[in-house]
Amino acid sequence: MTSTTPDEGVHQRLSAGDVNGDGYADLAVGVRGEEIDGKNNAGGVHVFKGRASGLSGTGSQWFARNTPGVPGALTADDQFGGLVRLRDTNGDGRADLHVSATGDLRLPGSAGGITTTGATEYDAVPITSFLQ
Ligand SMILES: [Ca+2]
Ligand SMILES: [Ca+2]
Repeated sequence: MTSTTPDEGVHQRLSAGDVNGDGYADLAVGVRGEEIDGKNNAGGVHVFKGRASGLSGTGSQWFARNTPGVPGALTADDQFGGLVRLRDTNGDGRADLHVSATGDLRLPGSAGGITTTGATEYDAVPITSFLQ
């Protein structure tokens, strides 16, 4: 598949992975068009937790540029969450949340879910490489 823009398919804004290592797949959903504090298309990402009974809103998480610990400033048209991928890229057995925005970010998975502790912006491995 070739992709020229980050908004060609909803599948790019949904990704499943086990972020807390409990054996149940969790789901990240990017909402790049979300208006936050009057900033149009600032965007954000929901993370829903999987359980034996299925996905649940209980304990769900929300991340945006104004979430404490998330690098970068809240700006209009950042489209945070235009692409999301849950992939374990630091090898600890928990899926990490990769989010595209003006710069790509990685928020690590942990026993408590996705955390901003150790959040990094990176350019070396563009998120688009996870779409193959
Ligand atoms: Ca899980
Ligand atoms: Ca990990």
